[in-house]
Amino acid sequence: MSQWDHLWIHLDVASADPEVSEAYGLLRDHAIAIKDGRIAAVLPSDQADPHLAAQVHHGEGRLAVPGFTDCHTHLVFGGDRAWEFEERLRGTPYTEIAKRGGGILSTVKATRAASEDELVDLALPRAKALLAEGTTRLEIKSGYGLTLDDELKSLRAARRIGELLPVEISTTLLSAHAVPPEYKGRPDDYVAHVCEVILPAAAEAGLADAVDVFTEGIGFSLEQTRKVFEAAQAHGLAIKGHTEQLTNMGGTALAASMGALSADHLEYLDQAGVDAMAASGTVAALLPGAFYFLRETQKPPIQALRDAGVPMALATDFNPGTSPFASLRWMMSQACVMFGLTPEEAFLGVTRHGAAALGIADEGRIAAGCKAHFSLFDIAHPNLLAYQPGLPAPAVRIFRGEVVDA
Ligand code: DI6
Ligand code: FE
Repeated sequence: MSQWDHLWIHLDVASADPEVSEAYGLLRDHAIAIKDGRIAAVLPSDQADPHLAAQVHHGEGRLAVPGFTDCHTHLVFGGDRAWEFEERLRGTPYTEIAKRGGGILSTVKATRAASEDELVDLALPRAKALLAEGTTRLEIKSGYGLTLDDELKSLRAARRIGELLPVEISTTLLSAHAVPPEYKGRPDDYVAHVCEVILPAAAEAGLADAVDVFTEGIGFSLEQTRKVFEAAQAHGLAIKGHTEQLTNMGGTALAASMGALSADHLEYLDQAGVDAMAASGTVAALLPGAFYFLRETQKPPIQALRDAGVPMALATDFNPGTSPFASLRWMMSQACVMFGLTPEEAFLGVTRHGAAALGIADEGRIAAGCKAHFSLFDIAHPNLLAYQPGLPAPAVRIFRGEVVDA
């Protein structure tokens, strides 16, 4: 029996491994050995004995890149919001549309009307577009159902994406996304329903890996947020937050103080919030697609996050209202041009730091012990990934150690 199932030789490897001192964790002319879907070794090509492997593949000098993690999406929903887009372009603010019962609630209507199968059919092409770029883990949130049945339906649809496509799925319960029409004017009653009914059922069914809250004037207060987070933790679920997206409410500091995996958006984050994140090790998930699509002008405090050593992840936030963009590569470009990330920070944002935002320690790097999720690109240097979104697509995609059919 062979020691390795596969051996890829003559690759340049952008490992994203912090143990490698080069930028991007770059290793020239290396080999990747795979056993049982995991990386067994990363070593110089001339030290990799091909006789130890059942199958040897010539890498042709291509660049191996860790499978990307898109750590924040709302991929499962019905309908679209193209008319709302037109209305916003004519000058109506996003918050105004939300207060009128449009926005998130119009997608809630369409999502409730869709069956689980229909939601899967709608989500599949979105997921395929993301996977074609080399993404191997997607986080998918509920939050457009807002009833017990519709939230569980959405989470089941999310999990099914992982059975139908070569991708790992993390699911997040975001029932505290908006107050549904049946609870209009009674947000505390809705929060109690989330904490006492929806969240326990999702946890019981194993349908949620984490719980998220939209802490915002048009979302939920700090006190309501705390209640949902406490219920999540009582059920053993990780927490993460939509915080400081449109105003500074202190949601980030609250989430960080409770040990959140990530706080996401962060345009209005202040220094106290940055310090709280640094103290707790909470990842900052930046979502430039929503910043761009809402014509936001307040940028997240990148230099303060950098100075404090807060890891920065980058995600699409794919959703019909504020970020209808199924491309992480494009988010990398936007984060560099609009937020001032370096191309290397953008790369780490969709690899190691993206995985960290989901509490996943054995993905997002090309290193021994990690899952064998990586792509091979015909590019000379990883800085091209952020520079030229879209092209080239990966020449080869490897998921759980095996080549994915194009
Ligand atoms: N912030 C966002 O940008 C998305 N959710 C959230 O809490 C928007 C969701 C939508 O408009 O449908
Ligand atoms: Fe979001």
